Amino acid sequence: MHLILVISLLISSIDAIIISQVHRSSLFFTNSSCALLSNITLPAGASIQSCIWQCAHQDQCPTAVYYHDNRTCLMFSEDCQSGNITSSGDVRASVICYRRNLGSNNQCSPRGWTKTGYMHVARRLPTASVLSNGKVLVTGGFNGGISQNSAELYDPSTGNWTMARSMSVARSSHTASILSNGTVLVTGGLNGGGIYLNSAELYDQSAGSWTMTGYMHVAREYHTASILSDGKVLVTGGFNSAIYLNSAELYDPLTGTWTMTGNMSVARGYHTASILSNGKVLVTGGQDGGIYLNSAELYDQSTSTWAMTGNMSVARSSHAAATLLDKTVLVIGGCCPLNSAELY
Ligand SMILES: *[C@@H]1O[C@H](CO)[C@@H](O)[C@H](O)[C@H]1NC(C)=O
Ligand SMILES: *[C@@H]1O[C@H](CO)[C@@H](O)[C@H](O)[C@H]1NC(C)=O
Ligand SMILES: *[C@@H]1O[C@H](CO)[C@@H](O)[C@H](O)[C@H]1NC(C)=O
Ligand SMILES: *[C@@H]1O[C@H](CO)[C@@H](O)[C@H](O)[C@H]1NC(C)=O
Ligand SMILES: *[C@@H]1O[C@H](CO)[C@@H](O)[C@H](O)[C@H]1NC(C)=O
Ligand SMILES: *[C@@H]1O[C@H](CO)[C@@H](O)[C@H](O)[C@H]1NC(C)=O
Ligand SMILES: CC(=O)N[C@H]1CO[C@H](CO)[C@@H](O)[C@@H]1O
Ligand SMILES: CC(=O)N[C@H]1CO[C@H](CO)[C@@H](O)[C@@H]1O
Repeated sequence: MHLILVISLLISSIDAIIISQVHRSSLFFTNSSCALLSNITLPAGASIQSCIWQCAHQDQCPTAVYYHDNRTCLMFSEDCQSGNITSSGDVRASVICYRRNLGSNNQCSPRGWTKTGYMHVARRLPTASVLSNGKVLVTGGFNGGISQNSAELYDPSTGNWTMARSMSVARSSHTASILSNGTVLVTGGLNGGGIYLNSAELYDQSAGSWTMTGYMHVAREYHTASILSDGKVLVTGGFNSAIYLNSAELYDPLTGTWTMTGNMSVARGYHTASILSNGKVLVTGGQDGGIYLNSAELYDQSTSTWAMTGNMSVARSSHAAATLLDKTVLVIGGCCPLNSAELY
C-alpha cells in the first residue's frame, strides 16, 4: 500500500522536472547567498531518481544538484535562482530543476520564457521539427526576402545551434514531417523569384545528410503535411502562382513516390490539418484567393475521399490548430486578426 502510494506520487510529479546532465568539466557549488536545504549522501545503489524523489518531497526545493560519483544530493531553497549557482571544476553532476526551467549555464529559473542561443541565420517561415534524439532541426525560410537552403540543429542540453548540412533546394513556407523511422520529409515551398517547388527531400538524422526523394505532382506553398496511421504523408492544398489548390497527394515512404488522392471540395491555402482520434484528417479554413473560409473537411484514408464537416463559427486563415490530449482540436485566431478560438 505504502509502496504504491510512493510510486504514484513520483510519477505524478515527473512532468515538473527538468534534468541537465553536466559533464566532467563542471562542478556545481552554491553561491554563498543561496540557502542549502539539505545535503544527503545517498546509500550505495541509489541513483539520481532518489535525489529527484527527495527534492520533490522537500518543501520548496526548486533546485537540486546530484553528484553521481559519491551520490551526494544537495537541495537548495526557493531563492536559488539563475545566478545563484555557478560551475567550475571536474566532476560528473546533474542539475535537477523542479517546477523550474533550465536556463543558460545549467541554472534553474522560474517558469517562463528563457533566452537561449541564437540561430546562425535569421529566418521567416522556416520549419522546426523535434528529432528522436531530442535535437530540433530548423530548415529554410526567408532571410531578407531570399529563401534559404540552410538548416541548423538546436541542442536543448547546451542551448546551442550548429549548422546542419544544407538542403539541396532553398525553401520557405514549406513543410517538414517526421516519418515513422525518424527521417524528416521536407516538401514544396517557395524557392524565390516566383518559383514554386514540387520537390521533396529527406533528412537522415544519423548521417546528417539530405537526399532528394520523389517529386510531388503539384508545386505548392502554404500547404499542409500530415502523417497518417499507415505511415504515409498526406499533403493538402496550398498556393501556386496565384492559384489556390484543392488537390491532395500521398507520399509513400516505402517507395519514395507521390500519388494523387481525392480532391478537397474547396481549394485552400493557409489552412490547418490535424489528425483525429479515428485517424481521419481534419482540414480547417484557410483562404481561396480573397475569400476567407469557415468550412472544414475530413479526409478518410480508407476510401481516399473527403467529406465536408461542420463549419467553424467564423472564417479563419493563417490560424493555428492544436490537438489536445483528449484529441479534440483547438483552433485559434486567424486572419484579420481574430482572438476567438473554437473546439472540434
Ligand atoms: C555536504 O556534506 C559533505 C559531507 O559532510 C561535505 O563534504 C560537503 O562539503 C557538504 N556540501 C555542502 C555544499 O555543504
Ligand atoms: C561529493 O562530490 C562533490 C564534488 O566533488 C563534493 O563537493 C562533495 O563534498 C562530495 N560529497 C561527499 C559526501 O564527499
Ligand atoms: C552570488 O550571486 C550573486 C548574484 O549573481 C553575485 O553577485 C555574487 O558574486 C555571488 N557570490 C559568490 C560567492 O559567488
Ligand atoms: C527511413 O525512411 C526513408 C523513407 O522511406 C528512407 O529513405 C530511409 O532510408 C529510411 N531510413 C532508415 C534508417 O531506415
Ligand atoms: C481534382 O482537381 C483538379 C483541379 O484542381 C482537376 O484537374 C482534377 O480532375 C480533379 N480530380 C478529380 C478526381 O476530380
Ligand atoms: C458552411 O459555410 C458555407 C460557406 O459560408 C455555406 O455555404 C454552407 O451552407 C455552410 N454549411 C452549413 C451546414 O451551415
Ligand atoms: C539570495 C540571493 O542572492 N538570491 C539571488 C539569486 O539570484 C537572483 C537573480 O538571478 C537574485 O535576484 C537573488 O537576489
Ligand atoms: C546558450 C548558449 O549560447 N550556450 C553556449 C553555446 O556555446 C558557447 C561556446 O561555443 C558557449 O559559450 C555558450 O554558453
